Amino acid sequence: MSSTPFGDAILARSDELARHSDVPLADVPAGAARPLTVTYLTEAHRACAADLAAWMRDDGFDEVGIDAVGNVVGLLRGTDPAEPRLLTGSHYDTVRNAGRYDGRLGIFVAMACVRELARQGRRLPFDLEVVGFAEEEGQRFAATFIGSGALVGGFDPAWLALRDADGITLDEAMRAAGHDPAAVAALRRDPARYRGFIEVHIEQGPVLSRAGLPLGVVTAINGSVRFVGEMHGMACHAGTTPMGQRRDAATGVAELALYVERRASQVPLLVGTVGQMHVPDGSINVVPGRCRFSLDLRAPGDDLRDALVADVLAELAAIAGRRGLTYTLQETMRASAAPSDPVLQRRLERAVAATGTPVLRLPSGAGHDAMKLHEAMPQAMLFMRGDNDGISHNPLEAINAADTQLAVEAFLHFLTQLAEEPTP
Ligand code: HGY
Ligand code: MN
Ligand code: MN
Repeated sequence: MSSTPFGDAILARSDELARHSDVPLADVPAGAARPLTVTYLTEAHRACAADLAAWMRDDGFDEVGIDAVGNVVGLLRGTDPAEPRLLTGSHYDTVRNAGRYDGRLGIFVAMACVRELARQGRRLPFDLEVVGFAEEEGQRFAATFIGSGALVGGFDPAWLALRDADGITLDEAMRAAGHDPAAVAALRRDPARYRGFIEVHIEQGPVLSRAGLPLGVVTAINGSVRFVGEMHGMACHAGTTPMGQRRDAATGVAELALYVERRASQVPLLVGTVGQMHVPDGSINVVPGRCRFSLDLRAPGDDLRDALVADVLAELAAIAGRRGLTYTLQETMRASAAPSDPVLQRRLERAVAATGTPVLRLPSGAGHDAMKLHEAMPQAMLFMRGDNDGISHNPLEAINAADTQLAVEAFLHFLTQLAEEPTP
């Protein structure tokens, strides 16, 4: 008899769900691992939604459905309809060539709690609403938090005209998946009906791993701003154009990337990343006339974040001026820093302590759906250690059954605490 039944079941479901990927099996070289990439409303994405809904039904939820943006929503009704609901969950979409626990762990932990409550024949006084958010990573369309944003009235109708790399609009993708964009506004939750949102997530960093701790409680989520842009210079002959007469778009972006690294390194907990740098239709013997790039700038507070953004944009203009380049830049995401609700945070700390685990508080460098729900209701997050020094957004992302068992036990403690001590 396993001592980690919750953990074992979640690892198994994570492997099951990782069967679905946008990467065609035919594209995977013999003997290589199939990259896990599940972007918004692709066939693989919709297969994930179907699996999650089926598992929710099997776990004992009273109501299960897939909403107008593709969120998978499960409801376990409470005994007292007057009690405000608890909302929990995380996202099931992934970055490209992802790990299989980012987002998904938070959905599975909540589902495991419902399964255990059903097994015990227990009902909470309040409704427990578990959401598998359909889109958080912003990979297919230049829009993030489509899933959790819909619940707080944050779905921007202008997103419907956004096109993916194949020219398909978000509107077309939604309709092809059987969703009606006109039905999205109705997904907005009334904050008065909720006591708050809790998200369980892998840390995606090394802090818990180096502290030798399985769980941590988040104090705040970093604020972030993202841009996509394109630098324009002049394509010309790589052999005949003297170095002093070039307007090289790629070296302009490279100079910007080094500035971002230098500037973000100046202040603790600031991070800045140029994650994408691409010369469209580039040739080995042509000086790049165009170079696409991205910017991801984050800080523990909005003031620090905005100062970083201002300096990077000023340097971008200076580099372009020095090098005779022009550029386009589009802001694709702006999320404020989200401090955890102190009451929910303390309850999570008590729940972690109840498992016999020392309580470690830490900020989140990664963005999460909780920062979107933060716009409408109190929120807090429970982090779980990642193996491999917490690496994430990488197939090396790993967790273990023992930590996962503790995460479920902590969440069950949290639910019991909430049931026995209604919010003051
Ligand atoms: O980028 C992030 O912080 C998150 O993984 N979406
Ligand atoms: Mn992620
Ligand atoms: Mn995530």
